[in-house]
Amino acid sequence: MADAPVTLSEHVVSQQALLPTEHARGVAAVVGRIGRVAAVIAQELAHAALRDRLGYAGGTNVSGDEVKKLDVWGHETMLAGLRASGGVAAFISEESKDPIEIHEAGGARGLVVCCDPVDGSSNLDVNSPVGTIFSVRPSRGRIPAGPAALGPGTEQIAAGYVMYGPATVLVYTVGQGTHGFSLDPETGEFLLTLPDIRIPRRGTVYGINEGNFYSWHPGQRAFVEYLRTPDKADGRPYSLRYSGAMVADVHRTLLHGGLFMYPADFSDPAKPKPKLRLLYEVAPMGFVVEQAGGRASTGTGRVLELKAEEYHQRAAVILGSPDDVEMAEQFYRRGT
Ligand code: FBP
Repeated sequence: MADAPVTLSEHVVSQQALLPTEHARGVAAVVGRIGRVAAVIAQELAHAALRDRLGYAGGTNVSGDEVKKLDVWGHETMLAGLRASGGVAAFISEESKDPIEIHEAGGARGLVVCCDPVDGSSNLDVNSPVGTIFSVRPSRGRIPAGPAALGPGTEQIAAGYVMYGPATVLVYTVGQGTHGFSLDPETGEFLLTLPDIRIPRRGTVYGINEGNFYSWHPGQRAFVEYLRTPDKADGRPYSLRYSGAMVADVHRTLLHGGLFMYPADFSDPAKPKPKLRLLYEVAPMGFVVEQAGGRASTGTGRVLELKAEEYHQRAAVILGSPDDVEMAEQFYRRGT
């Protein structure tokens, strides 16, 4: 008789032995809770048009993005879930200017969760994939706990994402490989379907918003020209795939290889302007991809070594298959 599929909660518990003792139970509670909140978000997304939940809430968030109704609802639902987990000392969200301190869970074991509750929200009204991205860091007993998140990505002890697509999948790491689960809509359980994901060394697809081509670093432009240039023997040209939601583009890249890139706007080389946020988009995805054997770069350095100075700091990112990212870095070094 086939073994019963492993649930997310069972898998997180099995990973506990691999975590620093003082955080093992907290991380298990938090990841398990994020799975339960994600099942609720998946339900809500499926009914959003029927419940008048699409469209704008009015106002903008700290990043200047117009806020969708589901951005606000997703933020509040995630916050309520993390409060109930009992292990979170502070919550840093795309939808909140400052960290939300959760005093009842302070102390040395408290965790700080950084989160993009609804990633790719520009896709919501056109029924295209969206996601949730999360990162977990130790608070080290700091009070307030929020500032404990302002460190390099190497300080993350867990990270992952949920993709709400034809099926809902959750992918996470605690630093021992990257594992994927599919939501069983009947039971609301996430079941292990992608154990120990290994990204191919090289791919055939790249994802980037080519509309920004003329604002890129010259090395970035030259690299995309190289990917587009036919060379049968070298497996080029690569195909372009871009969903408008980082989660969907990273998930494809993790499974099939290749690249997802969101470089900085280099119109003023003295002041490069990245778009994606370091703490709750770039660093967690960097951890997930590295743990699957991939690479996550800024173009000139390892994303996980970037130290956050602000909660909504932005960072450039080129991630995916190690040989492809290495090639991109070579073009940045050459500058052409
Ligand atoms: P939010 O929707 O959470 O603000 O995320 C940013 C994002 O939508 C990413 O998911 C995506 O990769 C990128 O911005 C798309 O940006 P653009 O429309 O400039 O290509």
